[in-house]
Amino acid sequence: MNYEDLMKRAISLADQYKYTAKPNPVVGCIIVKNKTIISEGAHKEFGSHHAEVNAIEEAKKLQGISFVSFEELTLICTLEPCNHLGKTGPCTEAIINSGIKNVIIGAEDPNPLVSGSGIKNLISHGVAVQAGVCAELVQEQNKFFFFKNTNKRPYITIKIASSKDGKSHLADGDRTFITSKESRQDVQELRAIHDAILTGGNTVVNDLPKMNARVNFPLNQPKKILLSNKSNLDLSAEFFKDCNYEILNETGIHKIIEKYSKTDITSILVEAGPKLVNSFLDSGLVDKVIIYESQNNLGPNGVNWFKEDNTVEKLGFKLESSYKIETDTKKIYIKC
Ligand code: AOF
Ligand code: ZN
Repeated sequence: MNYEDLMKRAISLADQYKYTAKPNPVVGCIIVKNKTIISEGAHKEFGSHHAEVNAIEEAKKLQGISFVSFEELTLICTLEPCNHLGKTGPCTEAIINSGIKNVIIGAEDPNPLVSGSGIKNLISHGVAVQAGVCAELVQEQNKFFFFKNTNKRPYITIKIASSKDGKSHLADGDRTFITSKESRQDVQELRAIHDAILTGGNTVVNDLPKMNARVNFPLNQPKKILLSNKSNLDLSAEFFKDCNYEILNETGIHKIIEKYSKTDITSILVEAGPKLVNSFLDSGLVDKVIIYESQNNLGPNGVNWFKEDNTVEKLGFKLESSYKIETDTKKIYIKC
């Protein structure tokens, strides 16, 4: 295998942990001797050891069996090794201390605490570094993490369920499900990949959502953000049961996003009613709109989702992809 193939293998290795490592990036690492794999590691869980450290620890078990000295080995990692003391020690230090003299890197870490300093530190300690191998794949794999560090704010997606005629619910009726069970299951996976879910007080009061990701795999559950100044919230409702929530009495969208830009949250899924959804759209901070559209119309008594001619295209979004989920259509729009 050449370094590109090994990097692709490290990327696949990392991918398994996309639900548990978040909001951290997923990272994979492979240690080779003459391009034969000695050990592998990944960043498996938020707060736990980094990929490089896991791979080095595995390799140590094979010293004297598969190789003699770490100087014979090359370390391949998808992301630039960190150079800061975070929840774990710097990976650069672990690499330098191991004696490894060759490192191949996928993408530079955009985190301002790292961003090139990891590479510099390795080089200054006599380690040969080659960076940029399959960098675009690594950036794509960690889209939210790169977005956040480049744009200094989380990636924002709005998700809505809509009738065929673009309505949210009946103005005077009870709230019923618009879309199919399969679409609603798809939403669970959408929640699972996000770091936070944001909603409004009316949605919590009217729809009684749990707003967690109900999936059959382990994950770091998204944080729930509730924007509400209601004094009569029923704190025994499902939404509040797991304590993974924050209530904000703030209506300025820019201020809210600024607050989360300072945290490690890299992505926010907005699941709310038309009022809050339109406030987000007005803010200009929305990157993606996902519409689960049913085949049925709600008619003139239905409440429109969007202001301008009730179309999201008029608000500066274009259709990126569209596919069927049972009887519904999932439409993904991105900012033009
Ligand atoms: C690496 N290897 O496997 C990962 C890295 O809070 P911490 O200590 O877990 O540090 C998180 C930051 O470290 C994260 O924002 C990113 O910059 C980098 N992630 N770096 O060398 C890894 N997961
Ligand atoms: Zn690290």
